[in-house]
Amino acid sequence: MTLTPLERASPVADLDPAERMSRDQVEALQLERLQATVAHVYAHVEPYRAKLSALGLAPGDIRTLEDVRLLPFTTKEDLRSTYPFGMFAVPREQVARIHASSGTTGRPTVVGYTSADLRTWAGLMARSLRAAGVRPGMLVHNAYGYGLFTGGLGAHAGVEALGATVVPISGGQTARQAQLIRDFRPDVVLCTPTYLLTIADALEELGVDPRSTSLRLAVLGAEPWTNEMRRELEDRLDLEAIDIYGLSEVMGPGVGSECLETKDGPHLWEDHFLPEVVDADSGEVLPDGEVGELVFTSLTKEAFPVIRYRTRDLTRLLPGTARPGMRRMEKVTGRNDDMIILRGVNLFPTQIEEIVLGIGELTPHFVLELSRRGRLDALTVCVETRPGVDPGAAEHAVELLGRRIKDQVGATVGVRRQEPGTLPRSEGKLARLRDLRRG
Ligand code: DLL
Repeated sequence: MTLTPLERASPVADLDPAERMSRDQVEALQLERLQATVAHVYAHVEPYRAKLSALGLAPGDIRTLEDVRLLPFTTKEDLRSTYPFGMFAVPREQVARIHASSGTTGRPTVVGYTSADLRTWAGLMARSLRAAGVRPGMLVHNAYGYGLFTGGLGAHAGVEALGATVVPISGGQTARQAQLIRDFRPDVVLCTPTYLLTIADALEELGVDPRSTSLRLAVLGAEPWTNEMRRELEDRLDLEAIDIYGLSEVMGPGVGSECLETKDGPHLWEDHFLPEVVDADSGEVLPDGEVGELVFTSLTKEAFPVIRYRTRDLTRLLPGTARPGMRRMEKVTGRNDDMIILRGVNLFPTQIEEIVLGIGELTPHFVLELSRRGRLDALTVCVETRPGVDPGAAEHAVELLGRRIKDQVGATVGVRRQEPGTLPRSEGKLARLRDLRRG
């Protein structure tokens, strides 16, 4: 019997040298690169030089890795206030590509890459895909959006660098995506977890059983998703679902990725990024294992280095497993911005996702509607029952959902059941929250 590409792979021999480093080696490399990065921004990025000078700091003050804590944070606001190119560390002419993060309000955040940055990114994206189980020669259906969003082009370059075949379908036109999956027989799909649900629906509409396709791997990211969603997708499409993490300000997709053999949260590629977790309110650095806001300092970027960038993503750092020299992050609970405060109770969409997916009668599609009743905020969870569920069972599911949210999260919410197929379907990053409080 011929071996499948997954079985044929010999991961250890294929790893980048950095993936085989010990923790001590990684930290020594990080220190050297941190010192170079601080010198680089001090010399070339006026806003960073001004901030460091105001604190009486010069590059020579960074003598140990812990000294990163002397450096000031960088926020999205800092990046926006220098819109568009004020944080670039090289002349604009040396920037080979620009991306921008959407930014729901106000100015987008613009990021730039030299050709060396693009090569690093492609290499890290290839490393991430390989960790996820993608192998040279596989066919990869890339449904991350192409354009200013880093997902499409970032993943694309990684597939090419790995030596796999990329189908640059981008997001949207879902019926066509389903057709191409049926006809091209890809091994791998790259998209957001919620968009994979939409693709599964489209396959069914085409008369294709989603479990019967050629797909064996899905490398999913760009939005928070839970292990319950992983199980849902793995069952529905009969594949392995792997979590890939990244953000435009730090690079794009491929800042870290889960390894197929452990599937226990993304390993962060610490030879290129120095992660910290801080208390979101005080900014105090938290020990590994404690949940807080993830912060990154880039270690090798030329065009757009970032110092202690506040991601707003909540997670914790854990020891490496499949790559012992690199730490892992737990699957992201949510973004600071997505936190709903309901009469003093903090709540994240991922908590609701976990509970919705635990109730067999409900589809994984749900929307959180925030409204105001009198002077208090009220939350309604809009859900759909799966086709064929009888009215009695549907009523029971709705009641159970409200009760479990109350028991497990501590919040009293309303639940509204909608007809199957009536809630919005994802085309990329899904906005779960509908805020009806204004106007
Ligand atoms: O979403 C980059 C990306 C593309 C990552 C494709 C993975 C796959 P931005 O548009 O700048 O970049 O959004 C970054 O998305 O701060 C997180 O809040 C969220 N995010 C990204 N990956 C994950 C993930 C891309 N695996 C923001 N789990 C980040 C949870 C994620 N949240």
